[in-house]
Amino acid sequence: MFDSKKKKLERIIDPKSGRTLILAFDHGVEHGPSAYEGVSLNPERIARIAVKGKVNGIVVHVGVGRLIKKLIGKIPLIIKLTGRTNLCQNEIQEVVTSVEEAKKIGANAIAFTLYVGSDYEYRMLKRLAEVKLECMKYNLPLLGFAYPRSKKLDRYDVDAVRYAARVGAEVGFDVVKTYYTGSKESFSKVVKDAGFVPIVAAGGPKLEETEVIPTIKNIVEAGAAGVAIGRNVWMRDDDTAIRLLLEIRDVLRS
Ligand code: FBP
Repeated sequence: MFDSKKKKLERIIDPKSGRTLILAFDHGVEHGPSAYEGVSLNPERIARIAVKGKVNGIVVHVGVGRLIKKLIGKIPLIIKLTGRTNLCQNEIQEVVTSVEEAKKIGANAIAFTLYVGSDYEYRMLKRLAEVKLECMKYNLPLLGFAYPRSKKLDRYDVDAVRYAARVGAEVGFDVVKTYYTGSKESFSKVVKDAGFVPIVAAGGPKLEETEVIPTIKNIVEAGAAGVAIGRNVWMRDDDTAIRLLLEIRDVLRS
């Protein structure tokens, strides 16, 4: 008997609280190792942090997913289907893993990046149509990273983020992850516009440690379902990373 999509989604988003804490670790592809000099990008380290930090899901590319599947036990594995390196000039994420492959290695959900406003937006939308069908076939929830990439607007501009999140919700992502816009007031506009699906904020570039929890509180108070956070966690030493995850978890449960 296969689990329904609803059941899989409930493993990631607690049905009682409607909240989620996801660890994001696709940065080796997105930004490359030299962006993280001195930080261990060892997948096994990240798996340990995820387990001890009691996250509700971990987003990785398939090569990492294969390696950590056993190590993360019951934590839902979310396989990132799309990728683009920082060395590429074009603002497009192409599909690098099939839904079938993700399913075979035990994915509980799929992640897909859509750059709204990019010159290549139409290609990503077309790929999305295919991926959505495959996700339906395997009952896999689809988590969309809906990020603005417009020449006209700054990527953290509130209206740009509102537009990207709204597009993500309308085109059929089960959960929309987008950039945090920097304040409770502005992010609540994003949630208002797109919040007919759960909205999850990205953690963004590394903050001062003291800024992390107040930021999470603002995200939650804006009405978001939670965070999919990476750099602000695993760019710190292991103990701090785990402690921060547990603190974030407490904020999300309160
Ligand atoms: P962070 O919490 O580190 O921002 O991670 C979230 C994330 O979406 C990653 O999954 C992704 O690699 C990164 O942000 C993309 O950031 P950007 O679009 O700023 O390069």
